[in-house]
Amino acid sequence: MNKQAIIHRPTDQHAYVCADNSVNIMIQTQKGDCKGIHFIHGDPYDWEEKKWKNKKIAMRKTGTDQLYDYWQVTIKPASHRLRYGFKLNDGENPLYFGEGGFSAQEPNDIAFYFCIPYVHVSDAFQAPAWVKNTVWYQIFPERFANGNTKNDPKDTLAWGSSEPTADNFFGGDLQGVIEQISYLKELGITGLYFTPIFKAYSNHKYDTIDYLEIDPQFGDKETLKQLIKVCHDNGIKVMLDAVFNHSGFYFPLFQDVVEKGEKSKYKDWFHIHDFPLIFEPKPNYDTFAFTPFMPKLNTQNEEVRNYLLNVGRYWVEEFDIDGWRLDVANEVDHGFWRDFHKVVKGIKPDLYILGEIWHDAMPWLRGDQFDAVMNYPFTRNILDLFAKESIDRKTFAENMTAVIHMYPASIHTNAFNLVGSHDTPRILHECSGDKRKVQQIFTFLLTFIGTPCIYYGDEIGIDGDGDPGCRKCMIWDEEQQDRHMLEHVRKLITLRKNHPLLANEGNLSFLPVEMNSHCFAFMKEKQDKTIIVIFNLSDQEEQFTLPAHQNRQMPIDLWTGNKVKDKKIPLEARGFSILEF
Ligand code: ARE
Ligand code: CA
Repeated sequence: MNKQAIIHRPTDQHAYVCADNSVNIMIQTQKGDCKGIHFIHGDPYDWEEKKWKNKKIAMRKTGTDQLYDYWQVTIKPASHRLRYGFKLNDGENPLYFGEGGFSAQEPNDIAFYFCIPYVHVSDAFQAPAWVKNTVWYQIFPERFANGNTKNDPKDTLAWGSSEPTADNFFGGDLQGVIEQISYLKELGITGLYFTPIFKAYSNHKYDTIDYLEIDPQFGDKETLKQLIKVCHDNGIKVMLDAVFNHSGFYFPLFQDVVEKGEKSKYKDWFHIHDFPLIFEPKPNYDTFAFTPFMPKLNTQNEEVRNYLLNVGRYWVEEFDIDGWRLDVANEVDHGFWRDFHKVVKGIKPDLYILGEIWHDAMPWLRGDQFDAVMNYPFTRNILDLFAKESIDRKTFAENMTAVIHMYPASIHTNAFNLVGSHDTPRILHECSGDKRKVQQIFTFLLTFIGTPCIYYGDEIGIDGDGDPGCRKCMIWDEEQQDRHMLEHVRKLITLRKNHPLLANEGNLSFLPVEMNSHCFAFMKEKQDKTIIVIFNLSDQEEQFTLPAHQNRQMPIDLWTGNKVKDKKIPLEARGFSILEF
């Protein structure tokens, strides 16, 4: 047994309290190294004749990635206290593993074992209950719909008349969204994520000038109030984008520093290395990336923290928004985010806090900062398999296993799963125009665990390369829309709502890729119900033979509604099948 590859600490995704007072324990062993593990557990104070009383139960292998096997067990200690350890079996000699290291014999010294001193349900991570049932839609307001030409900025171009650039404008606004709520409602959307809408210089508004004003090109506070009301009346939640890592160049307090230099009373609102300020070739102050137009805010400064906390509070208290997406969240200090969490959840306990972090975000997901992060590891893996075909099905399953073992299970049901955003090329572009691949990507996105987000226009086949190419105007002329794709997405969202196993219920497993050389399938099981979703990743028709399962009748094909009569499931080239048993 390779001891060096055994990973467990009594914290984070390896040991966590669940909402029902149970405790979930996970341990990782080198892939293929371990035949089985028994979980040794008991109350730390439960002794009999100087021997610690404990029980042993077998752990479940819940997945394998490129390096590790993952083993898990969930238990509910009656006394709310837990001592535990592991008995690993490599087929020859048992190996005992605890906080004290390794032992060939079962130790009796209690210090050897790990400890969860007391199980408090208040330590369980719980995102707002509504999030796991949400289907999100991301809107880049400048490009979604122009509902009021009076607020169009100077030099606004005719809608969709040319390629988007970093600097041009087409006049999209909040009124346009209000007018398209029925489109969103029919699609089945229940959450809108808006990229920034506060006063800023650019068309993307990530360079804030005034955190407490709506950008005049998008409308005013009254229009935002109307938009939020019409969303809430239609069962749609509203999430805004908070850009607290940096301000815009024309943020008045930064302009004060530009003007007065060291004499400015706001010089400590930013991270300025020395004076006078230099902007080119590289700014002598911290910025987002190396963009001089985005000076980094100094959230270690009490005045800055209070100012930003007030912004966070204001839009929740005055406009009843339902969520904050936090821009460049991993570059702002944890202390600020803990304060932010307290302030906004203090006003609205079921507010959703979503961090934009493209990597492992466990330090932000312990319940005191964010509810979720944008799940870009999910995005990358999906595009690598379904769009770019740059990884094989086994690697995809292993990578996805790593993604879903990265955090406690309760975090995955609220993960913000996306296949594209305003920062990435469009999925049709990534699929080199193959709409069958796009359909498979939407099928996976909308039948997997987490909360799916559709980037505006992907559902009607808008194409485009990376920023700014991915920010074309929405297409409202139905003749120009890919109506087949729209119907595909709408139908998937309806299926997801009517079949909880296609969302966040049931136990997930990936079917062995050996079952068919061109298909990938995953399964969700809960008591007597099972769903299997199958993808044919080849350009030829394929037959997928269903796994034998003693007490399962023949399934219903949820896509066609027909009863399946034969275990050999026919799949079109680049097709899919969604079966319910
Ligand atoms: C502009 C140009 C870009 C150019 C960039 C260079 O348009 O083509 O590459 O300048 O600085 C906003 C605008 C962008 C603008 C940018 C800078 O929307 O159009 O880009 O400001 O002026 C990283 C960060 C992540 C960030 C992305 C873009 O971690 O937080 O980069 N995303 C947010 C927003 C953006 C926004 C900003 C931040 C700034 O969503 O829209 O950009 O407020 C890997 C890395 C990630 C990296 C990712 C993408 O995965 O691991 O960390 O994200 O690539 O680059
Ligand atoms: Ca307008």
